[in-house]
Amino acid sequence: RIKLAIVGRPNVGKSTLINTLLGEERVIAYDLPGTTRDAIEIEFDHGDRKYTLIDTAGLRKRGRVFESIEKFSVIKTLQAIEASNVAVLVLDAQTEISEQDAHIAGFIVESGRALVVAINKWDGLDDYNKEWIEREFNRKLRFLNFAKMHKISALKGFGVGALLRSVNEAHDAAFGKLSTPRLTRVLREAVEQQAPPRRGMFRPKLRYAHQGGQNPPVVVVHGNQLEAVPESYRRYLETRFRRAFKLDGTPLRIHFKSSRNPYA
Ligand SMILES: Nc1nc2c(ncn2[C@@H]2O[C@H](COP(=O)(O)OP(=O)(O)OP(=O)(O)O)[C@@H](O)[C@H]2O)c(=O)[nH]1
Ligand SMILES: [Mg+2]
Repeated sequence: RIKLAIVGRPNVGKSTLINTLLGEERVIAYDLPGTTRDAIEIEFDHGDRKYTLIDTAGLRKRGRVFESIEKFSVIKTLQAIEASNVAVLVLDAQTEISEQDAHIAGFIVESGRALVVAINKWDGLDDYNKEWIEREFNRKLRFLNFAKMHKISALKGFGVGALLRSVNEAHDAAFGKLSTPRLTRVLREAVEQQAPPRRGMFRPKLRYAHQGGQNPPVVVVHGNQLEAVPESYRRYLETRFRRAFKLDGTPLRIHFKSSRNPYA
């Protein structure tokens, strides 16, 4: 089963999206922020896939800290994200991207869960507002660029099928098997095109790579002097691995593991 957490601010349409996926009114959706109180799990089959949907209470934030009444739902949302394989971050196209949206997005990225973004309530937007919300998204949530973004209307049902396909894709990317020979080949090609910068007498030597985990995928790179690999080079490798293994929709972690002997 794919564990799919539906998360976002209050009133963005999380429960409506779940009802639309199920094709029936199973959870309460209502135009009152805070309608869903507790996280609810619902089993759902579609095509040859099985899902457990997790509906969560919307997270709100006032001032600098989450208010204590909200603490419970914050913890529930964090738990739902932790317990999931894939998270759908629901945003409201009819309001600006807020700090809370960015906050929840940050939780998801930290957790390493696969992610699909749904910009909901796309119905009834004029062209000006469509462009505006896209700019908002690109400006404020650029760090989600590993994730697919869908413009949907949970209420009218459009975009929901494509969203689900991206969920499957993100799930498969998060659980992909990355073989040591292929990882190592991609690593060597990357180094050939652009070697890591020298530090002092040594240039870090990247020898081979193997997979160290799933959901998120972890690539462990072995070599020497790897402490000296700069962040920019790590990002370069990330791009290369992403492209080679089609890792759309999932964070990717790269760990460096140096062997003791620098002359080995
Ligand atoms: N126009 C429009 N309205 C929508 C859409 N999706 C949801 N809504 C409306 O937005 C309101 C809130 O929807 P809910 O599904 O209850 O939102 P929620 O995210 O579950 O809210 P909480 O449980 O309070 O966190 C309802 O009045 C919905 O009818 C949409 O695609 N378009
Ligand atoms: Mg709800």
